[in-house]
Amino acid sequence: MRTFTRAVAALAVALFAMVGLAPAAFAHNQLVSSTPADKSSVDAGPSTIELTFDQPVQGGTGVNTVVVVGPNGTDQWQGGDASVRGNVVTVPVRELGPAGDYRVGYRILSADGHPVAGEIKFTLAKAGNGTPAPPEQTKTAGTAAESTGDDGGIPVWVWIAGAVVLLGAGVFFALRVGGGAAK
Ligand SMILES: [Cu+2]
Repeated sequence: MRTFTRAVAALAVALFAMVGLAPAAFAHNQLVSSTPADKSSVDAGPSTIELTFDQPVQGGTGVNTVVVVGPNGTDQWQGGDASVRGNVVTVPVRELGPAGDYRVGYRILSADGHPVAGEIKFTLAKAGNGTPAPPEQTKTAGTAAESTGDDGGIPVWVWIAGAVVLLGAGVFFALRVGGGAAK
């Protein structure tokens, strides 16, 4: 009977993990479009970047962060703090420098109160004359690192797969331990 109890406990934990995580991910703000568009190529650097979501973003000082990282992976090119107007988050951009891929990492506060992080990228086809943001204006790019956007994010199915693996391990362990104790 102990074995059965443990198996049920493992099942319950796994189910809660699945039910708790999956719907939350769908209720969050989702990025619907951006200027420049994700994976687009531009000849001249944009003066601002606009991220448009499917529902309003919560405003407030320091609540939303947008970081623009240049082709070398370290220099930052945002020209100031992000601002919110309804569904749209806007960040000013410095005059860009080297040609190449620029990544825009964002971390915004969803309408439902959860933070949402993601990333878009665009390619600067022709080098500009700009210089990157000085160190005192750079931001911790936790945004880009923990991205949940199209590229490099952790999709919901991974969480579900993880829960299923945990469930399997839990049942296996419970059976092993239960069986051993019974002898
Ligand atoms: Cu949420």
